[in-house]
Amino acid sequence: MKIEKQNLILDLHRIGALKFGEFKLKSGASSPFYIDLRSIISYPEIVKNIVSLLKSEISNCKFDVITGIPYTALPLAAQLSLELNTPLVYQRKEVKAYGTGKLIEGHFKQGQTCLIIDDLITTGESKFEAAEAMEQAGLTVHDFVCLIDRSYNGSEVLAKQGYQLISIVTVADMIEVLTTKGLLDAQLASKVSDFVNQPVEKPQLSLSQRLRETKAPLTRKLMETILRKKSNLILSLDVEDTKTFFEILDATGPEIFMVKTHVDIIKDFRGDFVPRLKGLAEKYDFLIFEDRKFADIGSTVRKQFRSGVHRIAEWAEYVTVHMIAGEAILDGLFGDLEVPRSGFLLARMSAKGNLISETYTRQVIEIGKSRKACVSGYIGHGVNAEDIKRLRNKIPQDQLLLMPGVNLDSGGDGLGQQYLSVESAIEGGADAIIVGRGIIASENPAIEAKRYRDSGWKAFKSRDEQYAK
Ligand code: S5P
Repeated sequence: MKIEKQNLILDLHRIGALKFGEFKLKSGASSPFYIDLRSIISYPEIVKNIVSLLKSEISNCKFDVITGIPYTALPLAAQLSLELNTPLVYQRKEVKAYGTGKLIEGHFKQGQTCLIIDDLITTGESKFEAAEAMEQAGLTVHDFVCLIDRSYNGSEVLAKQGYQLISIVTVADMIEVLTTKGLLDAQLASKVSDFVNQPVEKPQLSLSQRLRETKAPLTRKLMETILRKKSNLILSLDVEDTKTFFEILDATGPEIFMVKTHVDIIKDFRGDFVPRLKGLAEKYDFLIFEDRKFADIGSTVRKQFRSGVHRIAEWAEYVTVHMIAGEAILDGLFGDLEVPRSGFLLARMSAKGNLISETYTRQVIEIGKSRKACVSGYIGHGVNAEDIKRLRNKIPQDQLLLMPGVNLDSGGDGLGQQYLSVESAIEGGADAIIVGRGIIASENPAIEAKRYRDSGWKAFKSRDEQYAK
């Protein structure tokens, strides 16, 4: 190891930026070490060393501008920019409500390449958010440089999405230098090494194992119905008249564990619609999910949910919710209700060009995680199984991931819908597939529903068997 790297490790240890012992992490887990590089800016000699290390490590990278992820890496990127005479840009933490409203500050040309610097890599997730912001502004990202790699497989995670990770030092380097100098004892060193060599992904569990860990009654009910019915197919029954609606539902009822409605599409909705729907749900043992996609302020959604022509809260146990208006929407919808009801939050959408960002997705899941009593899970999508896995890893095991935009025969509908295969959806970690036109626009919905049910269940069973091991 280069002497400059050894010095960096010793310096960081000396100023208390690397600590060993027992620390509680944000996630609640405990860690045998703690890294906090925020104070390095107060040590110009250390910054100089870092900048010279960065300079030599990136000598093979090609880029037109440099950025650092705020706050810790931004001053480092600024120093490097001076050193290399390469322009600096940076991402605002919040978009200004006035002025230009720009997310990226600095001048650059569309299509230029941006090198991203950060202090640490743990899972890689915040790197995707940074890359996405740069890419949305028209820059191209190939390389990330991190001062310390404390991840299990960060470079692999980034490589799967086409990015290269260069790290200056790893946790193994730190252990080596500090134990050699007698600054870390062997027992603690082996604890640290075991800790970083554990996959960040929680061990995946089978659905029955997850059911045991799930407390929310309506989420349990979903899991129990999937297991009892041996189906993870949700029929999206977007038809416009009652006759077709009930014909298809009667024919496909045996194959599905849940029906998803858009009740406002039905043009001849009458008082007997709900009793008939409930009757079939009971006959065929499936659940009812209204895809209302509530998105307004709490007081308005409360009325939309409980009142109006459809009185959704009376018959739909599950509904979809957009979090754009903030967490209070959940109180508006589910607070003070006499009957238990639960929501699925839109974490990602299948529609081409939708405006959901990586950051938004993370924030939606953070809210959903803290509201498990009324949030059974999320609606998500992805470009492929790997991309869906990244999403699934953010979702707790006692919540579900439902996936629309699934079709066995088509890639899209000409109106922005993007389809995935059943296998990619399930392999990526979807717990259920939502299928509409693949079934309802076919000549024989009953046969198609069986085909989707069988392929969904086969993929699900083989994933579950792997997880249960
Ligand atoms: O991102 C989404 C979220 C949803 S809920 N993309 C979607 O397609 N949906 C819904 O799933 C959509 O409103 C429709 O009811 C169903 C997909 O229908 P299909 O005919 O394309 O399978």
